[in-house]
Amino acid sequence: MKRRNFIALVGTSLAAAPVWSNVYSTNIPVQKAIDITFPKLPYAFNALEPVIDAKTMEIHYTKHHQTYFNNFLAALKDSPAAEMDLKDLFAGISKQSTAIRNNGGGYYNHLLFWENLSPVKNNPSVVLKGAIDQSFGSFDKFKEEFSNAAKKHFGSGWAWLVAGPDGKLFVSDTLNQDNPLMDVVDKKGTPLLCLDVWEHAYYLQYQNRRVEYVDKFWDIVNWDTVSKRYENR
Ligand code: MN3
Repeated sequence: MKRRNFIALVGTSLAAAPVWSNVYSTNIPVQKAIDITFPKLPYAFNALEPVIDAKTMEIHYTKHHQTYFNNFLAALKDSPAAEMDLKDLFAGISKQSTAIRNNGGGYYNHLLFWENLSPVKNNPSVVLKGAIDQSFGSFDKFKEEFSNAAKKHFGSGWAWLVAGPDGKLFVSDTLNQDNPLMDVVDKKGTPLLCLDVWEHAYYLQYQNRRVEYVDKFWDIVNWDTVSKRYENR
C-alpha cells in the first residue's frame, strides 16, 4: 500500500478509533487484568496484502483474537488475578489456571503481533539496529535466526525477538500462547517482535508452506514499533 493511501485510510475510517497501541507498544502492560479492552486493528483487513490476505486477517482478528479476549475475561471472573496487573500476572503465570495462561497469552500476544505489522515500510532505529548488530553479529544473522525459530517451531506457537534483563537481544520460540514475560518459559525478557506460527495465522493462504509465510513476513514488520519497544522497555 502506498503511504498516502494508508494515511487516507487512517484519516477516515480509523480516525475515531481510540489510540489503543501506546500502552502496549512501548511498555510491559501495568493495567489491571480486568480492565483490558479489545483493541481496534490499526489498519484494514486487506492492508497487509499480499503478505497476509484479508480473509485470514478478518478471521484471525474477529474470531481467534476476540475469543481469547472473551475467554480471558471469563477466566478472570471471581479470580484474584483480575486485580493484578498484566505484568505481574504473566510473571507468576505458573500459579494461574490453564484458562488464564492460554487466553491471557492469546489476548496479549495478538495485540503485540498486530502492532508489530505495518503496510508501510519502515526501518529499525539506529539504536535498535546497533543492539541487533551487537547481539547477533549482523542484521542478516538476526533475521536468519528468527526465521529459523519460526520455521522450525514444532506445532502451535510464536517466534520472538526479546530484550533480556541485561539488555542483550535474543531469539526464542514459545509453545501455544506462552510469551517471554511468563515465568514458565526458559528465556525471559521484554518482547520486541513476534510472529504467530499457529496454522490459523497462515493456512488459508499458504497451506502447509510456513517457510514462505515466514520469509514474506519481513516485508510487513513495523520496525517503528519494535524500535520503540526496545528504547522504552
Ligand atoms: Mn493467532
